[in-house]
Amino acid sequence: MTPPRILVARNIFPEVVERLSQHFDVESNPEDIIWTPAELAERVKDKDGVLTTGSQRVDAALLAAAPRLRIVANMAVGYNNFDVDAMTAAGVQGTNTPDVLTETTADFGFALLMATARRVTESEHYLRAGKWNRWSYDMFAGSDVHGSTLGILGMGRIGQGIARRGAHGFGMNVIYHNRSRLSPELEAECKARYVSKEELLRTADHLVLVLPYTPESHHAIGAAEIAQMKSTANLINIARGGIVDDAALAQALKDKRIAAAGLDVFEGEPKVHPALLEVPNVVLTPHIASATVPTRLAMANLAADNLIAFFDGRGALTPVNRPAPKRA
Ligand code: 8YV
Repeated sequence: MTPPRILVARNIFPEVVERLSQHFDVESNPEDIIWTPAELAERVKDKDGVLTTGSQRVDAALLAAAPRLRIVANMAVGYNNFDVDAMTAAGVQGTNTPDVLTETTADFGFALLMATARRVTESEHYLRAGKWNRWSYDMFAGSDVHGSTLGILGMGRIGQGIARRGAHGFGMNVIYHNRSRLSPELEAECKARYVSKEELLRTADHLVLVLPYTPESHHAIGAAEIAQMKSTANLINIARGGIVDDAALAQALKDKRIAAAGLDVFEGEPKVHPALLEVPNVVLTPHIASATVPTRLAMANLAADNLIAFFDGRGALTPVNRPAPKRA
């Protein structure tokens, strides 16, 4: 029996590609070429499975080019690069990588929150530019983290991790808004109080976005929402570009409508709205919230495990849809 054919769409850990090669006929991308949708379609034509990262779009057009395709394993917990309905209709299994990145991503959410509140990068740029020649009472005075109000929009696993860090580590008053309310046990564990989105916007000192990107969450934070925030508040986005209206945010930062922002994700990334590059009161990082070596390795291995389990008949380990089995 010939082994299933797998495409690994981006360069990932060689040891994971090697692991996949023990089970499958693998085409990989060690030069890490960013294929156009047409180039990707050309490569999936004869494939049974694909390992994607968040930057390859899996839509009806790609599926139409891949008659043999049965599974796409995303090396990401977010899967807004998948058209899930089109995949289900085409009988294609989708999987993601939950859990393995929760704590690492929550760590980074906190790192970005602290860097934003305490103006870490802005002050470093000042120092590196040789501008530091005396002390002054208000030099890079920022906002306090301990004892302040932490607002979390989107209270999944990562949101809960951030809540725990804030409540237990920094004595923060934690409030959250989510599509559904947590169980009383989880609320108690996270020391988090459920509030309306309006109250969240109005009262948070640090507002952290950790919700999935869907048509409903597109521009969930735009000019109208920013207008409701405290003028001293900080906004942190580690979720997805497109949840924040970046142009409106850049204008609000310029006008000091809010104190500062910390952004790890951007609309249309890796492009960054030019107005965001012009304002000093924003910390910008290139989508690295899950980027520690052990976590990225765990994500790659979980994506590989999904492919292996699917083709050996155990079924996908972390499915995002339930397609009817594809006819051979
Ligand atoms: C990934 C992420 O690095 O898991 C996610 O949803 O956003 C990141 O951890 C990125 O999507 C690349 O796959």
